[in-house]
Amino acid sequence: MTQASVAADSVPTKELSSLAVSDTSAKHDEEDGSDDEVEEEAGEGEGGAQKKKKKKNRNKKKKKTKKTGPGAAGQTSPPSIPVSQLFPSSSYREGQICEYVDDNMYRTTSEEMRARDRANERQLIDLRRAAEVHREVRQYAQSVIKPGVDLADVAEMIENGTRALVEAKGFEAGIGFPTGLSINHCAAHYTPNSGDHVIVQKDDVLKVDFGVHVNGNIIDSAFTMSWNDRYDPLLNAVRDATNTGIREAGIDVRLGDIGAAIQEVMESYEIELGGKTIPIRPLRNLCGHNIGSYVIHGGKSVPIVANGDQTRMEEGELFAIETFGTTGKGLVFEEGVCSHYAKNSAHAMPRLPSAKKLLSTIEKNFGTLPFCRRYIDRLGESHYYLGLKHLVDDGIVTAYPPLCDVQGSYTAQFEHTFILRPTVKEVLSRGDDY
Ligand SMILES: [Co+2]
Repeated sequence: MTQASVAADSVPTKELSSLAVSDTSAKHDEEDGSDDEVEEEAGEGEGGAQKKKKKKNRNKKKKKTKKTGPGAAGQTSPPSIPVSQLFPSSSYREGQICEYVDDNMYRTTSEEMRARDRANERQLIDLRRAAEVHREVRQYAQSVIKPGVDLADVAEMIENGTRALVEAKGFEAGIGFPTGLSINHCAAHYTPNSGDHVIVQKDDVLKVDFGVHVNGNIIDSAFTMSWNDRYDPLLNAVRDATNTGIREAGIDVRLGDIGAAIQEVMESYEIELGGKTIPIRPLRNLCGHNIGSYVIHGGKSVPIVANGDQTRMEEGELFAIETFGTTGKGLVFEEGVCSHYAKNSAHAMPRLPSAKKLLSTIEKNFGTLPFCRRYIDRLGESHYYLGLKHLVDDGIVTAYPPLCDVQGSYTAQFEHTFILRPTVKEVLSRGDDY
């Protein structure tokens, strides 16, 4: 999820536990969409026989699950085995280790720093476990997301994969925030609401941004997919810019300096589209951010342009560096129907009864973790929109509407989460893919 500076009917889905997107794309050919899944849920009573039949079919599909898949050895495809089983005794893979430079070189070997590092071992294990889940879920996602798939199915697949691999359980482990699936000129914060069916087109540029948490330690990481190599310069620019930001980051580094480095790299790229050469610009009102316990935006912003911010990164901090490039104006605006929300840390009690009830559901299930309308739907809540609007208007909940550049432009994003350990910088979400 990103930080910006800018001014239904419910369909319970909790039983759709191992939906594979490759299966659903076949369904679109039959003009069937994912409606049969809905029927299955709604088919109590009269439709019972039909329901049974459909369950059977699904089980058959399940049997086709391969025994090996991408990700860790032993993971299935689609992913279903908890990473705690694939990495016994918390032996999770560490992220990319980067030694500190200049004035901080001493940290790598300092006994005092090593002692401080050991004191944080528990958090590091939680973060590595969440990162492993992210890598395995996204590798499967990358293999099945292609033109013709429905974003509703993609979101379900990513979220069900995350729940299975992290062994989602209350506030102990689960989804870190809604699955962002923003296309073309939209850069961030779109996820389908129930009933939305957006089909990926072959010339689309799709940003996939999802999060995993273990005990409130959130991994926030995103990548961009396209199926037309004309967009390669855009994706390369943003990947390069994000890696530049990660490389520049460190204890005592000024946030504004990181933004300047990102901007310089991003703007060194250009792209040819429709016979025109277009400069690639950063989306200057979007930012990376530090991450707090159960809080995706911890209060510090990592700009992607030189903004002169003198705030420094500090030891122990967890950061998500995300950069966005665009062929458009370089500014995002809120556009379209909202899906993403998060409860603010401090708040008053609403007076409207429907808002009070919804707030208690939000507190019980999400706390301060961001959520989307589909997550409320699957809890069995309905007719809550007015209550939700009230909570937003009262400043108890923040709405995060889709953030988009101008129509006709293309935007890309890459994002990683890293921690500034006392001894080294560890890029937790790093994988072979990005
Ligand atoms: Co983020």
